[in-house]
Amino acid sequence: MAEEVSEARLGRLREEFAAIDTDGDGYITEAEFRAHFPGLPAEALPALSLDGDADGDGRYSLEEFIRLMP
Ligand SMILES: [Ca+2]
Ligand SMILES: [Ca+2]
Repeated sequence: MAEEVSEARLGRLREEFAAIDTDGDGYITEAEFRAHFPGLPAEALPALSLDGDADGDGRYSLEEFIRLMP
């Protein structure tokens, strides 16, 4: 079975996710995302939401986050 995400990469993404998820509820909201990336242009966020929010609940789960990150 092919491994889509390596253990090392998964570990890094988990840490990154935890750093952005400041209230620790297991989801990254747009506000948390914006707070973590203050330099991100506003127009980038709708595109990110479209691409990354697979289930359309308006926030990123770890699974969605992992898929989103290059
Ligand atoms: Ca959160
Ligand atoms: Ca979602």
